[in-house]
Amino acid sequence: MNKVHIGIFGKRNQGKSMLINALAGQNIAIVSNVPGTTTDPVKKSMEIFGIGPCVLVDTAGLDDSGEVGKKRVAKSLESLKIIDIALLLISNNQFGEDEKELIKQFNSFELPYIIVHNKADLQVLNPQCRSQLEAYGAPVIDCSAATLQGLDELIQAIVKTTPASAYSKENLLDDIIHEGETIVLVMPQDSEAPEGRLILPQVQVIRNILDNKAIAICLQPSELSTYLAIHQPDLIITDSQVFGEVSKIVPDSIPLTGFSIVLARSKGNFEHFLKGTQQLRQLRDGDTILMLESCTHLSSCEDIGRHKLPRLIQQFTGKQLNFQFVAALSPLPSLDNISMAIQCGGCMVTKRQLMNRMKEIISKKIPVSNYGMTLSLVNGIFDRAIKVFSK
Ligand SMILES: Nc1nc2c(ncn2[C@@H]2O[C@H](COP(=O)(O)OP(=O)(O)OP(=O)(O)O)[C@@H](O)[C@H]2O)c(=O)[nH]1
Ligand SMILES: [Mg+2]
Repeated sequence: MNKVHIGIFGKRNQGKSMLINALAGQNIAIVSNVPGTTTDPVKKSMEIFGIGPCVLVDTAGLDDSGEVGKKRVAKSLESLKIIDIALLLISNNQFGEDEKELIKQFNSFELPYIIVHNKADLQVLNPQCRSQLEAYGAPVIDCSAATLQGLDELIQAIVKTTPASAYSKENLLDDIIHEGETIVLVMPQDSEAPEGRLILPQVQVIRNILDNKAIAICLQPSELSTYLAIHQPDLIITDSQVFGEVSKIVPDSIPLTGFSIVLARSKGNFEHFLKGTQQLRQLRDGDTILMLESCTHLSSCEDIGRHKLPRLIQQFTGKQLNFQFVAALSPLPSLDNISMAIQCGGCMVTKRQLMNRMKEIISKKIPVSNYGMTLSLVNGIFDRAIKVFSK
């Protein structure tokens, strides 16, 4: 099950950090009467009685000014992409432009929110302010992070307002595999693999196979032929980097796909990726491709996105292309002259994050693909790799 991500926003000194501590029932965020105490978004994983496992995201005050302050505000707004529900904190019956602007942002991300009037122990929400707030249609809760009054009501409102999609797990193979089937996973453990453990997509797929009461066989490419000489698995999922090599070994009678394609499907926009990948066949000299990365620390992904893929795409198309790279979910550059965008697998980010990132690109009708699908297309096995999903 996914953890619900709850973001807390508001001007400085409204009690955002104190409310997080109140919800968590422990002191985890720094609280002080100096405005601007929280500078960067802080994510805390916790279990809240009544809500269950969740991640609370504390943010810097929205009214922070100056050059650094503005950067902090921008950082706070970046958190909108990863959360499922937002709490907008005010106090002292003060509701102004900053808050209205924030609500506009919530709406543009289609993000459900709750307006929380905090510090009710000092001043309760007056009827006039309450009716102004209620006009937005979101729940309005009067509470105090200091005395905990109204906290139960807030928790109930969070539970009621959180969309079901926040809890739903990403569907990996539930509709593809069946109880008792054998799935072979081709997982090279080369110098790019992390020491002593498996990478997240592999772990997720193994878990999903077990959840479906199917059988996972893990092997490296060098053992595949030997295995297939005596066994006939129901499906083979390979690391996309060895797609070409593996597809030559696997007979046509056995369905074959890639981890990155399985993962891409679970992160949404799959139909757009299916269609957009075909754009690789249409590229022309001088076209610019936007390469979208999601994390900062997986050097093997960086190597694929920055070097391997551009080289393979050049070879495949025979065209002179430009590549523009966007690191670690950074804001998108101008999309004016972009011919297509290729997103990394996004194994370290949530479905919501990826969907939000792709939203603007897709709305501009720019074709989108991802690393795995691009790799399979340039290796000539795209049609084969997506077949299992196009029933
Ligand atoms: N009386 C009372 N004081 C509160 C309440 N919530 C917060 N405070 C006080 O308000 C001040 C600011 O609280 P913080 O939680 O640090 O506020 P913040 O919104 O995180 O502020 P920044 O990190 O600066 O943006 C502290 O002095 C808290 O003790 C409350 O419900 N009642
Ligand atoms: Mg704070």
